[in-house]
Amino acid sequence: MQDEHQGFDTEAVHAGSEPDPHFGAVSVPIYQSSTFAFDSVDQGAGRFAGTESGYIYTRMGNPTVAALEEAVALLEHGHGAIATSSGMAAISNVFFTYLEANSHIVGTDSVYGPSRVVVEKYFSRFGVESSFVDTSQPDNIKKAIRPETVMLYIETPENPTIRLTDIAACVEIARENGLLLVVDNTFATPLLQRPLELGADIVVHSMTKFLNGHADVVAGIIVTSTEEQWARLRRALNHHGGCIDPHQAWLVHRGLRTLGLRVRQAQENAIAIAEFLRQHPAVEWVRYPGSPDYAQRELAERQMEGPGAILCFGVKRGLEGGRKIMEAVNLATLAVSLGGVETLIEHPASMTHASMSTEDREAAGITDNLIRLAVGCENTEDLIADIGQALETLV
Ligand code: LCS
Repeated sequence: MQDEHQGFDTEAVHAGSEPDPHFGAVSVPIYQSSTFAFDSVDQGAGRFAGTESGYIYTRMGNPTVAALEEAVALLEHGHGAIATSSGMAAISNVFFTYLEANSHIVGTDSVYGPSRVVVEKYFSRFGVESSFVDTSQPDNIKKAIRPETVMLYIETPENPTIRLTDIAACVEIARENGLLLVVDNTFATPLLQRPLELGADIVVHSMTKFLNGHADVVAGIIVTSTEEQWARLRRALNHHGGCIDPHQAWLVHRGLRTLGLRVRQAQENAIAIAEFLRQHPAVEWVRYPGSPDYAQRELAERQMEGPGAILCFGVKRGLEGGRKIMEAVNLATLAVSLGGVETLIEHPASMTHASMSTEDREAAGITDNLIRLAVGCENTEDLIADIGQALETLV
């Protein structure tokens, strides 16, 4: 399969971007239309029956959206993709489609807060039970599996603890137990990690992050490994909504073309910043897959093609010290989200992961002193100067 692919940047630039057949537009046109005219009653009926190709209604499919879906499916080495109005809409659609009443799901304990909350608070009303465990240890997954378990849902690297889960080990466990393996690949992006190639069934993304990359769109996508999964998820999304708007899809597709350039630049910055933090007297610990003392270094090197652009760290004087740093930075912006060209800093315990209970947060390693830094594409020396001056307030 790998051999059929061109280089990542070549595919990112060209995928889904054939010149438009009407006027030759090089940028995919924005088909900002909710509905599509039929030439005849027979044609309309044929499109609904699936015997005629063509578009019907934008919730069910749209040419601008389809171009983006084709591009992301190609970059993830998947069969097909379904774009959604947000990352949470993508994740919820996967749960909605595959979690049966009284079934059970095993997931990573430190997933993005709402991905866990949606199961624990909402799907639980339909009898769905869940075990969110530290999936960085495959034995914890094996122990959590029950006869009624149907899905293994992992996020790697995890938000915000930057721990990794071994995807290949999860593929083996999922196959042995007949589970659907779903991987949230938002943090790594297909440049650095392709779970479907390793044998995962489904990948989800918050395209709000790196795939779009410019902090101006909220969007998500599901990438499947088979036609059967694609058709089932597509039908489910058609029925319960959550489709992406064509203009949003066009913006994400525009951002996607520079995914490789942006992630490589941000990663280069993150490598330098992690090293700077590690050596700084005001910093107590740094967790980043590119650091020499990273606990899962072997797995990071085996599973990922680079350490990525997000790291977390703790400073002296715990939360109080962290608050000072977050308020003292000037270039890095105090905001949630990640994966844009601008560097963002945030406090997960009181922000992105505040919807989890304190006990669940502590058990998942989301300590009060953890600061998340989502590194952007600015010049390295400017970022280091900014973080350095903020850290000086603690020394
Ligand atoms: N998956 C991951 C790993 C995420 O980080 C997020 C959002 C989502 C899914 C949900 O995607 P959305 O619906 O927002 O497009 N993460 C956020 C974060 O860390 N800060 O703000 C949002």
